[in-house]
Amino acid sequence: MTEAIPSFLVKTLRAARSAAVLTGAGVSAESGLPTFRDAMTGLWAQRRPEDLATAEAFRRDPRLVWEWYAWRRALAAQAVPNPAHFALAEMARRVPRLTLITQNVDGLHQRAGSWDVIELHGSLSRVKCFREDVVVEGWGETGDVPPRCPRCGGPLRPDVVWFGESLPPQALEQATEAAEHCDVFLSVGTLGLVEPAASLLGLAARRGATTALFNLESTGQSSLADFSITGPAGRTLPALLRAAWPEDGSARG
Ligand code: BJW
Repeated sequence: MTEAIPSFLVKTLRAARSAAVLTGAGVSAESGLPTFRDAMTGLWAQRRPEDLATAEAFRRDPRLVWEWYAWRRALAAQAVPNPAHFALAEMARRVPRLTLITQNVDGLHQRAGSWDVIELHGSLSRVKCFREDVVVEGWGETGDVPPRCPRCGGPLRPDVVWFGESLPPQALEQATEAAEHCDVFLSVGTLGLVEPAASLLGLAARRGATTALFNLESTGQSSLADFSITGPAGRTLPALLRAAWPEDGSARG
């Protein structure tokens, strides 16, 4: 089925010198990775976020939090990028300056061929010492869960950003700069609830960018954007790419 992509968006993207794209869990849903807030299948359908994605939760029950992330790390390792990830990697080859900003920690954009991805919420592929806040390369197999820091013996945690923690300053700065100076801003597969990532769309809009949401359904941010394209990102993003660069056969994802 051909998705209806507004022609103004197509023309603006094709002519853009600079674009920024913010992705969320929905972009990886078609790779089989659960989103967070789906009432039935989401990662938080059974538990509250504050039981799993805060430093307090880790202090209270480090084994539970470590094992939840170990399970997600295994899921991400088995997953493969889907047509939405590939479409964004292709788009970056056509727009002179495209900044890909993700809230995801699964590494699927990089595996689809995107480079210089700004990871606002960290990465499942790294761990850091909970005590010293330093990324470590690995750990000895002592059987501890969570494993221990090889330097100080403190518990290891995933290098992701939990609620109440600051985002990596350089990543946030680069994302903000990209939102402020882009011609087009696309928000893909995110509910747009979690700050400060959620504010990037409004920032881009205020600075005069053309803005579009790609989501399965309308969200609280739909009214902020110039366009709201409803449908699975694995269909709608390849459709946008085909519409903007129809002459290019390799854009036919
Ligand atoms: C599809 C699809 C398909 C499905 N195709 N679409 C200002 C006001 C109020 C509160 C705050 C504020 N500033 C800061 C805060 C506090 C807090 C916050 O935002 N709270 C809100 C809940 C209100 N923010 C923070 O604490 C941040 N830190 C910070 O700001 O530091 C300074 C500070 C601290 C304290 C106070 C004030 C300032 C840190 C936020 C860290 C978020 N971390 C997590 C976990 C990361 C690690 C992990 O992965 O476990 O990040 S929480 C979780 O939410 C994860 C996600 O990246 C993030 C966003 O979720 P996302 O991607 O939007 O997923 P879903 O599931 O919600 O939505 C999926 C969407 O996809 C849906 O819409 C579907 O329809 C759609 N979809 N399939 C297209 N096929």
